Amino acid sequence: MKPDLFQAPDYYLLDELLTEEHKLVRDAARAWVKREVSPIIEEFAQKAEFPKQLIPGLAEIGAFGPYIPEEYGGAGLDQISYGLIMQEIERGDSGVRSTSSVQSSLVMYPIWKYGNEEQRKKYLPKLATGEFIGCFGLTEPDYGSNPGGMVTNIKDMGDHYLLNGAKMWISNAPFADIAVVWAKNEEGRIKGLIVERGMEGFTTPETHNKWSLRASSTGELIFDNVKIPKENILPNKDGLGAPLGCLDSARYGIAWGAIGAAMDCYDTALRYSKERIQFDKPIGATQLQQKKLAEMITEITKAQLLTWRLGVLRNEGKATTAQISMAKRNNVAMAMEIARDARQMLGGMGITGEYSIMRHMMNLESVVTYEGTHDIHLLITGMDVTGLSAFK
Ligand code: TGC
Ligand code: FAD
Repeated sequence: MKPDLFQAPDYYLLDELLTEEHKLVRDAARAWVKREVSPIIEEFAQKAEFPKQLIPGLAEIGAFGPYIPEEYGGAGLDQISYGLIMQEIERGDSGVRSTSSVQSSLVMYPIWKYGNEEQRKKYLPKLATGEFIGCFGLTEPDYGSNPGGMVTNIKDMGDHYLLNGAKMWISNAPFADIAVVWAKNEEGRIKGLIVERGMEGFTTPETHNKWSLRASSTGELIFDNVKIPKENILPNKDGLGAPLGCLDSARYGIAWGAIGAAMDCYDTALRYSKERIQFDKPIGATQLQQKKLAEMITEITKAQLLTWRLGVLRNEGKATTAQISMAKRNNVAMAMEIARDARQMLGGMGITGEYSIMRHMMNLESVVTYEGTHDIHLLITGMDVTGLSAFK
């Protein structure tokens, strides 16, 4: 793979809106990605393996629980710092960002928000250092966009619960130490519970043959009469709103992350357009290639402004689910368009692993599907502006 010469575009001087802390956090993550991720990621994507050696570094740059309070081992940062970390990691690879999103927003967040003090103290510090890796089980074989229909269930056995069912498409499942799992109780109410590797009847087979997100490990969670101690139930929130609350936080991070993938594709195409000579001049001197680059930087700039404002709203506790949906949907679609155009700008070289573009392009096919598909987010916006649900 080519050396990482990435230079981040900042067309509207967004850095002026950032604090010194934001810039320090962002620059540390950027330097780490250049040093540790870029040199190895192509090889791991080609062999379809998550690079586990990145785990301590992810912890060091604050990517495991960026906004979780320091008393629980988190980095205690604000939402813009969290977003910037996600942007930088996904600039390297969406699969690595996935591991950090799941750990932070889908495992640490529910334990912090819905767990009790014992659960927080038991799990959060180990998740923050990467000693424990977590996964999040919501999706089932027959319930993806409609998680409220889930059939995974718990039965009260007096001194413990019995868990039965299966989850599918679960990031980090094959090697996770713990899983935050959503299951219905006998009254049909959705509860969150912590399942630990090694519990009898709990298995996590890996999903093979993915063309997308190859450097992320995906699998199933299978529960066959798993005995769950009562103290492993998250006591402070139940119902579908509990997992959906976690998704708000993860989708927000993805909105930033997608900008990272787009920036990397744009930067690569821009550099290539100045170096690649055809018809005795750089292809960047042709109107058609300039149109592509001009549109890319315009869309990246709009996405940057959208997420920055969303970050401010989240810091103020005012961001709505629908606002987050809009940013996730817009930014991922923007990144997909840019990846496709950038790939074409590199001609044949664009399909090789010498450059990162094709990997980003394929990764984004997962990013546009998970955490709510492109169409589901459109319907969330539609529901918000009309007050009418298209789901029921
Ligand atoms: P609906 O009737 O709208 O809502 C059910 C209850 O939930 C409440 N609620 C929320 N609460 C907190 N935060 C939110 N964001 C909330 N959204 C809704 C709502 O008020 C209601 O509460 P209550 O008290 O009245 O019961 O639910 P619905 O069944 O009609 O479905 C709505 C829909 C389709 C929008 C939702 O289910 C959805 O978002 N579907 C997409 C599924 C999804 O995103 N799955 C993601 C799985 S995890 C994943 O993909 C991880 S990938 C990670 C990686 O690798 O990076
Ligand atoms: P479906 O829900 O079957 O949707 C199929 C199509 O129908 C989509 O285009 C959808 O937009 C459309 N559709 C559905 N309902 C409607 C409607 N009402 N109106 C119009 N169109 C509709 N899940 C987890 O719980 N944890 C994870 O860690 C996790 N990681 C993932 C990692 C990867 C690589 C992938 C690919 C998925 C992951 N997921 C995870 C699952 C992901 O969240 C689901 O794939 C996603 O929510 C969509 O569900 P589905 O695949 O069942 O598609």
